Amino acid sequence: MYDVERIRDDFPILKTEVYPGVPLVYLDSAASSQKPLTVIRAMDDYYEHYHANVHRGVHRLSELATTEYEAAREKIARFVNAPEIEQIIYVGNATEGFNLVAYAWGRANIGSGDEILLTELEHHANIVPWQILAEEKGATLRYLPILDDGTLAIERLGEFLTERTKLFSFTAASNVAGTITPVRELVDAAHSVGALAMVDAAQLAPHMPVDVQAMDCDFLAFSSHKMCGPTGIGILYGKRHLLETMPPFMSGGDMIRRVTFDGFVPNDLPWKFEAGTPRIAEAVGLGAAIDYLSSLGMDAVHEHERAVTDYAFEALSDIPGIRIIGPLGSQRGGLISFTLAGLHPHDIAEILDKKGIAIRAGHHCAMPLHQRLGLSATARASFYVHTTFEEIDQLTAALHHARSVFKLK
Ligand code: C6P
Repeated sequence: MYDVERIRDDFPILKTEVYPGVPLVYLDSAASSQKPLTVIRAMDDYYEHYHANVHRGVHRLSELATTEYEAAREKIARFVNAPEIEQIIYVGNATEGFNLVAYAWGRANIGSGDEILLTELEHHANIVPWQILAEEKGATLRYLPILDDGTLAIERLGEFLTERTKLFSFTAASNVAGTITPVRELVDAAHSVGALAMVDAAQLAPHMPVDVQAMDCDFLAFSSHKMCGPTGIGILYGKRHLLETMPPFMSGGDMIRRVTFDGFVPNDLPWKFEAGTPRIAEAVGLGAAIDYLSSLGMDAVHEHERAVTDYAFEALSDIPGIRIIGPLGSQRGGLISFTLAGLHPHDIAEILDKKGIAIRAGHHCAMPLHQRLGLSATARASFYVHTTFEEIDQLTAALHHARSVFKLK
């Protein structure tokens, strides 16, 4: 049975009072999740007992650090069901994953007249790297529209995917509308015109099982810090034949097999894409986060979040003047973005903060989506493994309170 109170005990920060006598209600996990003690301890243990550089020394500490750094990669490969460990590349975050593909694959494979298809749901991390690439290469970006409920206009895919499309890069779960997209269907559609498919799993991997083989995606990126792991590290998964033929992204130490004054031979996968001293403590922490989430079970995590989100959706729907962005039910992940008539999202967030409730307000790095929705900003409450129904009640009460502060009818 999913015991949320026991799970809450795993997160030391949840016992924090943000102001004297005001306990934290953390509803901002989509921006960055909190960390269970096992993750914090694993990183402390590394720094206290076996910190050294990896892949370089023959001494004991370097061996231990290398073993743990690579063991974490193995856990991640299993977590996303990658066929081979070498297909898991450590990057700085999901953003770097997109940049890596845009630079290394994009510069070798995109030319004048080619098209890259995105969707109107995308985060800036899955827009701007392609804008830079398209401008440099004379390629065109297109955006699959959304419907007013925040789901993708799938029936219009045929108009947007053509023989000119070289890549379809899309989110698996929107950080604003909450929409969970039909990944396999979109990947198949891309492949049917000979395009590659890249999946933004930044808001999926923390919340639901991910199976890159079932998705059949060519690339997939996510960040550690949204899934109980530390900041500073993320994952790029890629199909082996693509990663093998792509030139390096960053260059320097560790990503080479041999260097002469005249040139270099790149290292094997995955190290070809990991230049310089890597994120060792962060990999250890991410490995511990994967252990933690696996111990809860990703199906159970998803089920818990579904229950909390459905409950929140119903409670918030009753607030006068509220506009909830995105779809209902099974097509929605664990977050709710909304506006309240007569109240700016930043005012909402500020009033809630005084009650210890942390939410995010703004464009959430998805300005084009907000423009499409006719909004400049939204308030967003996002849920995770430790969110309780009582916290949703507190959120609802605080929103009623915010309306009364502003004397809204
Ligand atoms: N969204 C949010 O509050 P990074 O910053 O690289 O870890 O993740 C980028 C990213 C990519 N795709 C999606 C769907 C995302 O939600 C994010 C990060 C955070 O919504 C911070 S802007």
